[in-house]
Formats: sequence, structure tokens, C-alpha cells
Amino acid sequence: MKFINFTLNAVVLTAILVQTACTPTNLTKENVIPKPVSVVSSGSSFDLTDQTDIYVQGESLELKQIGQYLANKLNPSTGLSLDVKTTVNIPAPGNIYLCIKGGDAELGDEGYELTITEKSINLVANKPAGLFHGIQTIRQILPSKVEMSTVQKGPWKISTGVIRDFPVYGYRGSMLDVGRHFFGVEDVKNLIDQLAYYKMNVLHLHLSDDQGWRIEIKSWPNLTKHGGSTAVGGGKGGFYTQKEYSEIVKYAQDRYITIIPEIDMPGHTNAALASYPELNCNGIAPHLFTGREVGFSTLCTKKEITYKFIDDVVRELAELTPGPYIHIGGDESHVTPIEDYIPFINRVQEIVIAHGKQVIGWDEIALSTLKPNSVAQYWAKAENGIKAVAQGAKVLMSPAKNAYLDMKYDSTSAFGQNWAGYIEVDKGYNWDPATLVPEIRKENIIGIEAPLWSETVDNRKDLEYLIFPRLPGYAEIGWTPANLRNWDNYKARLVNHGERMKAMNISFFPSKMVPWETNEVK
Ligand code: IFG
Repeated sequence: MKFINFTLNAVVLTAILVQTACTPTNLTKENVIPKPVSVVSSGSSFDLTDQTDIYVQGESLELKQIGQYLANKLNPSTGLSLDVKTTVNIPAPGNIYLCIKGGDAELGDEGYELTITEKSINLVANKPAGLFHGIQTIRQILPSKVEMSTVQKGPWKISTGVIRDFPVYGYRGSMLDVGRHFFGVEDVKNLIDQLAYYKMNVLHLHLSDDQGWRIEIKSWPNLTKHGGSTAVGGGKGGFYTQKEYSEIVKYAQDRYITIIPEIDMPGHTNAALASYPELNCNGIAPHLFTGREVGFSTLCTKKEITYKFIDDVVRELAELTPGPYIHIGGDESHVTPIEDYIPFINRVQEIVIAHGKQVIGWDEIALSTLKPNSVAQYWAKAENGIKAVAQGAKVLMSPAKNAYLDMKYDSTSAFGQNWAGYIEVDKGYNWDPATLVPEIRKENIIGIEAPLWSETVDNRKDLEYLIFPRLPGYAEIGWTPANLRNWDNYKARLVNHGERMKAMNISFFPSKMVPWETNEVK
């Protein structure tokens, strides 16, 4: 009898141990990136089961879409076939409930409050964008295997507690240069989903450069027909039809991401100049350019047709772009005399505003007279950012030395450049936009953007190698208060995201700065 008793106890004890071991019960130990503002654990866990459904409050199509986005992310790996249902009451226990409740000023438009008990998961926000950010957190507090695309073994348990969360900056983004090398709609959609996972809300598309014009402009068809036909290295170029561009805009919008289109001018314009001789001061169109040099081209700032051209381009682009900004570039105009550059940028700002949009430009535009809502994107010269502040303009922080995703990680990196230095994962994380340049203070900054220039990459795998694992760090810099951020804490969370990136088929640089091997698979 004694023996059987002992065995029974051992079995029960083991069951409890196993259950406890794989049952997450400490919400503060989860690996959410960006780090939430506040996490309180209540020490138990919620079970996602085949009885669980996602309830949204009321009949709103937008909330149903958000619920469906979550279901589409959870169902393939859990096999639980979560349905999305609407309700006007609190759902029965065992379900996920998404609800818009105004009046929580601290959460703003993008924040959320996630309350998890043993009986339910309640996600509340002032606006749908907040719910959308909250469902990324739900994904990240489930085991990493939830991101797999095939059914994985459960159980699917979530630690109980309350997460209150909201961003520091309203502009948290990345940029993809599709001018040097073209990336098709599917590659851009893939990047948009990755930005969404880390609560980023802007994708800046660098649509034109010396090597390529990548957006159809109906009134100037040769821009893509000729100017879109090649790329760095002379390979196949490409471009987005206006229909495809609108598809990208919608896909981004459904993920609470704003597309900001850039037409770089007056420099970085060889593709346009090669397409229309009349845009050149000498009336002669240059050859298409497939090299990597910069600063050798300029629109003819003296000719009226240049401003007709810009007006047509901005008009068509503004009609296709629901977001508030048009980016006018303005960088490296080394062959545009400054006395021509300044009035040119002044006039282009007028054109953009006439089409109902606000201007963003690289920091050199601060040499002109910035319109009240124009934004200078600091990339190289702090003094230009300071000039923008002096004019009362806002600054978007993209310091090349800290945030250029096309910089190599180190001397062994397979792709990328190193003119702004190497950016290992820790260097990309360890800086604060609000103190980097003392004269550019937090109140002058609209946010952060990590640009990816594509001179050295022409396919998704290589793109991801440069973007990851640095992007989550920029997302955290844009979202999480600086006093809550530190490299050791972030590094430990990033380890777990190695599993998540693998599960999402993201190819990332296995930086030696991150102890990937310490990940305990939950
Ligand atoms: N500077 C150029 C980009 C690109 C980049 C590569 C800006 C604003 C170097 N301009 O960055 O076109 O060539 O790192």
C-alpha cells in the first residue's frame, strides 16, 4: 500500500511541477517589445482553448477586422479556430474581448489596457489603433511558437495581470528605399506586417532616386516607362502602378500604419532627368544611371516646367496618399547652387501645401524658410536639425550613426555600408532621441525613423538581415519611456524574439551581442 501511495504522490507532484513549469504565471517576466509602460502580474494564467472566441463590442466593422487580424495570427499555430463574434454585453468567461471605451486620456489614441484574469482577456482602448497595438502584445505574451504557420502542441496559456501601455512618440517608423533596388508589393506588405508586430506606425517609401523612378505618374508616363526600367547594378528595375501603390496604402492603413511617399528633389533626380529632356537645363536627357555615386544630379530650378512637373507629381501622389505628409527629399543637392536650392525648396513647400499635405524633407531643407508644419528629418548634420528647431519646426530623428539600417553591423557583415560607422544591435538601441543633440529637445521631436537604403540589397532575405534584429530596438526607442529602457533588460527580451523571428521566417543577423542560446523555449 505504502508503495502505491508513494507512486501516486510522485505522479501528482510531477503533474503539478510540469503544469507549473510550462504554465506562465508572471506577466512581468514576459518578453514584450516595445517594453510596455506598466505591467502588474496577478500570478495565475488564462487558458486559450477550443472554447475560446474573440468578441468585439458592437457591430463595428473596424473592430471585427481587428479581431479577425488576431484570429488569423493565432489560429494557424494553435489550431483552436477562434471565431470573431460581436456582442453588446460582456462575453461569457473563457473568451477574448476587444472594446473601445473613451475617456482614458493617458492612453491617448494609440494606447491600450490589457486585463487578463483566469476567466477572460479584456482589451480596452480609446481608439481602434490602441486595440491593434494591444493585440500585438497578446501575440507576444503567448509562447513564441504561436507565430508558427503550422499547428503546434498546446497548452496556450497566458499569464494573468494588467498591462497599461501607450507610446512616447507619435511617429515610429522605418523607410524602404525602392529607388536603388525595387521591391515588389509582396515584399512591402511583408515589411508592413513586421512593423505592425512592433507597434510601428509609419512606412516612408523612397520612391525616386538617380537609379529609378518607382511610382506611376499618369501625366508623365515616361518616368516609370524609362526611368523605372533599371536599378543599381543595371538589373531589372520595376515600379508600382497607382493601383499597386493604393494596395500598399490600404494594407498599411488596415494595420494602422501611415505610408509617407518621398519624391527626392532637386537632387537624386537622374531617373526623372533621363526620362524627360525638358527637365534638364541643357535640354539633353542624361543616360540612365546604375552606379552608386550621389550628389551629381539636379532638376533645373530655373525652368517653369520643373514646377509644372513637380505640381503634377505632387497632385497625383497626394490624391493617392491619405496620410498627412509628402516627403520632398532635398538631400545631397551638391550641384544645385544654394542660392537656387533655397527658393526651390520654398516653392516646393508651397506646392505640397496647395495639395493639402505637410512637408517632410531631409535636414538640408532647414536651409530654406520652413513652413510652420514642415518637418526636418535629421540624418547627417545636427546643425540643420538645430536650424529647423530655431525656425519652430519639428524634427524627425534618423541619425545615420545610430539609426541607418543599411549600415553594416560590423566589418564581417555581408551587406550594407559603413560610411556612418558600424551599428551593432547594442549601438542601435543605446541612444535617446531626446538627448542625442542637446539643442534638439523632446518637445521638438515628432518621433524616430530607421531608414533602409538599398544600394547593397536587392531581395527580401538580405533586406531582413539588415533590418533584424535592430528594428525592434528602434520600435522600443519610439514607444517606451527612456527611463524604462536599458540594454541588459532589452537584450534578455530580444533573446526570446529570436525564436519569434524564426517562427515568422524572418532571417536576422545572429549578432554576438545577444545571448540567443539562453532562450528557454516556452
Ligand atoms: N545618404 C543618402 C542616401 C543613401 C545613403 C546610404 C540620405 C538622406 C547615404 N541620403 O541618407 O541616398 O545613399 O547610406
